Amino acid sequence: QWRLADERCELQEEEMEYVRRFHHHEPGSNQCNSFVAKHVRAPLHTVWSLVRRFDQPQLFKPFIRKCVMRGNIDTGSVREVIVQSGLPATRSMERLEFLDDNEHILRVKFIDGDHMLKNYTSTLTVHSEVIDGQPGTLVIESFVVDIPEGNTKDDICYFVENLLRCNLRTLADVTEKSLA
Ligand code: A9S
Repeated sequence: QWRLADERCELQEEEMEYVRRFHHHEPGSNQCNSFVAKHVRAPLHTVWSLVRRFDQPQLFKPFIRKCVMRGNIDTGSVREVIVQSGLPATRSMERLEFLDDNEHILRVKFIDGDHMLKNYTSTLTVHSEVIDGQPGTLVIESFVVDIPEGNTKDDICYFVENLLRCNLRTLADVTEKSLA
């Protein structure tokens, strides 16, 4: 039931194994689940060092204006994200469900906010790869979210997939540039 969001990023069979292994969000009947993937031309440790900063998502998320998080980064940490104007939301409260520095897994749940993404949970994993003989990183981000009243599954899927694609493109820009 997987739909590869980023058609420009064909995953090989062994890469789809990562999706099956790490990204098994069992969607409810009124939910949408999908994923985006991105090949980044930077080493895994560079990419992961940015992704794991739950307190500073704005490091690679272009829509975020400000983020406030108290205390250390730990399971259960909650951040408040203030987003740029012009979006169908102003803020989001997000909880760190799981952060694994060995398996490189980050799971976040949106617990409040004035946005329309109810029961949104995302899982992001990073995997080492070689791109044109250079160290690279495959980033896979999957999500599950309620389908809001008045929207279709495709509406909400494309909305979230496009946001995630922007985030992963910025992640690639920032980490690839840091090596230049
Ligand atoms: O930030 C993420 O990892 C993913 C998403 C889908 C974030 C979406 C967003 O921050 C907006 C960009 C503001 C769009 C939230 C929480 C709600 C939106 O409507």
